[in-house]
Amino acid sequence: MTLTREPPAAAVPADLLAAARQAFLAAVGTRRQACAERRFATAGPTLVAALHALYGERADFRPWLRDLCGRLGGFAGARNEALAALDAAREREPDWFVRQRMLGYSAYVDRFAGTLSGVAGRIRHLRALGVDYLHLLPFLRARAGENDGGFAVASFDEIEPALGTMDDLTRLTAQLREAGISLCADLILNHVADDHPWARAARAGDVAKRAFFHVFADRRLPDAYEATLGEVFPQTAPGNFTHVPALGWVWTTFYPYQWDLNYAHPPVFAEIACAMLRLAERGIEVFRLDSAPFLWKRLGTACLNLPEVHTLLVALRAVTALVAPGVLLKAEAIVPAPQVLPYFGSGPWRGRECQLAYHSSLMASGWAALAEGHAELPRALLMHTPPPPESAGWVSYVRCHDDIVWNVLKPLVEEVLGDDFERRIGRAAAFLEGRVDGSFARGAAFQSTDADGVHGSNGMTAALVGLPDDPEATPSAEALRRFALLYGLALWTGAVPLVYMGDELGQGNNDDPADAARIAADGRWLQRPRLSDHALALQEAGRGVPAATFATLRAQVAARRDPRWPALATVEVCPAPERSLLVLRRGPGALAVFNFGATALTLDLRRFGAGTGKTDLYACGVEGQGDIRTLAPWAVLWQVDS
Ligand code: OTU
Repeated sequence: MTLTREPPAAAVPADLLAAARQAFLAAVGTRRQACAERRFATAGPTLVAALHALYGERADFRPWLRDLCGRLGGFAGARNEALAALDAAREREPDWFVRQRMLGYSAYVDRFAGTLSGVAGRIRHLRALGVDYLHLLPFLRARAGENDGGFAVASFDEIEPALGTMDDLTRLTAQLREAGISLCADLILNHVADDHPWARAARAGDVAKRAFFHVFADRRLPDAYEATLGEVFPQTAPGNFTHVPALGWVWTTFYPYQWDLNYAHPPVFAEIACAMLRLAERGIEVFRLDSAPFLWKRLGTACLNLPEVHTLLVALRAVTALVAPGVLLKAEAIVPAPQVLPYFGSGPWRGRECQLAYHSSLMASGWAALAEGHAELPRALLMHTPPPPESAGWVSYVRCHDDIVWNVLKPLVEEVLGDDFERRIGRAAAFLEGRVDGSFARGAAFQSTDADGVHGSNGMTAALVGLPDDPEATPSAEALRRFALLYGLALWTGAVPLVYMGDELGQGNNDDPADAARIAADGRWLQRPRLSDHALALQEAGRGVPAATFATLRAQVAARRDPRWPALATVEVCPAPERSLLVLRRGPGALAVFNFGATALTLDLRRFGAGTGKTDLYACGVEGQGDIRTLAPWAVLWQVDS
């Protein structure tokens, strides 16, 4: 299929739209008819246009579309009352999640709380930090055996047995809602496990299910595709195809047991959309669209970020707009920032795709800047990254369950700064991996194919900023400031900053002997420790590293929730008098200064139009009052108009 531009909605035949509308409204039922009509008037044409662009040439398109719209109408009519009320409120205020200054938190269920029911017992901890958005990493029933931390889904309708049941999930989302916390779940839509019923059926010779996957009889096409494909796990899962006996070569971008779905086949879209809506009915409020860039394939390309990926996601967003408009879609597109922006929607569909997207370039640039001792990378990145559309925003973060993916900085380093990517970023990675004299960091390289090659870096925030391993030790002021610097950048710039589980307690790298084999097989387990009860007790007792990091984060969260902090204003870069400084503005009133350098600086804040007339909203490592301030190494200062 060759699609280069999305056709405008006007190109959709009127009778097609009318048939879709009729099928949708007929299935909604009378009770919600008026609301459904209104929603179809805005989202219906987008849905039909997007699906027509993708699948319109297929002979069975019309009946397929009618059938899908009927199913969507069924969901809309059956939406539960509490969630329908939330939908209505959020429809009236589509930027609710930006206004609310959300604070996110991301954790594996078992590592955080044992089971889904156990998560309720952690609500007090989450609220103490100020969390109102909880991303629980995959908890659906995963493949038996190795399953990439749950990212190989065997059933979209069952919970991983060790974690609980669907009823536990429904109960948990209600408890979280009650506590003012929105639950985010992964929608792993690029692939399913090789033991998912669709994959089993395909292997057993079911032709209809075989069409759900990209299957090739011999190596001819796989070899042709490989010529332009990258590799996500070059060491542990080289190549993008796996030979499956009795089937052939199956497209497997990630591990060999994760089979990529074929979105050129319309039933795949319909099944995934309905699976998402069933989960939304359980009270999931945000879907993290895992590995979004990989959803469409075309020979001769890297099969990343193709226009059809966006058309698919526009259609998926139209599905939530029709059925569950309170739900947010979050793009997990770990690609350079210019390629992430289109996930918010572009052209006629600007603002009609995902409301949220991970700002992985900002995350990586913050770490590189810390290693380099100056702020050139985040400064250049932010200068060259336009703001997201209205009612959309960045998910900012410092660490997550994955490695720091360095490739996202390649175009910035090469094209914007005219520098050598491998050399420059290789050096920053080596610093963070503790392979450079004088480094304070204790990370580890991930999947780099040779000693000079740079791929990813692993490690918990605490280990990367040089906080002590012993939670009872008194952390140095320097390490704490480095922690404050990186979290400060995430909290100041993003719409929804995410705290990665354990960071709030300054937990170090995973050193659990029970996880040693897992870490050896996939180094990302280095940053997947269990939440430490000991650290939690220290935090509550006000002692050691956990108390210090928790208090640092709390102070930043409180500052960001100050009514004077301009949540809706866009972030701009100010010229900085020193290379080590990153100076940002949010609207006319708010200013932030971050010192990435290892030396102290004295500054006259008047040169940024700050100082007198402004109040400190948050300061860490800043001395003096009024206009002239001394910023310690890694100091952070946030000011607003007083
Ligand atoms: C995502 O990540 C998940 O976050 C990983 O935990 C999964 O292993 C993976 O998908 C497969 O489901 O490419 O654009 O480099 O950043 O695998 C998404 C490691 C991805 C991850 C990468 C990733």
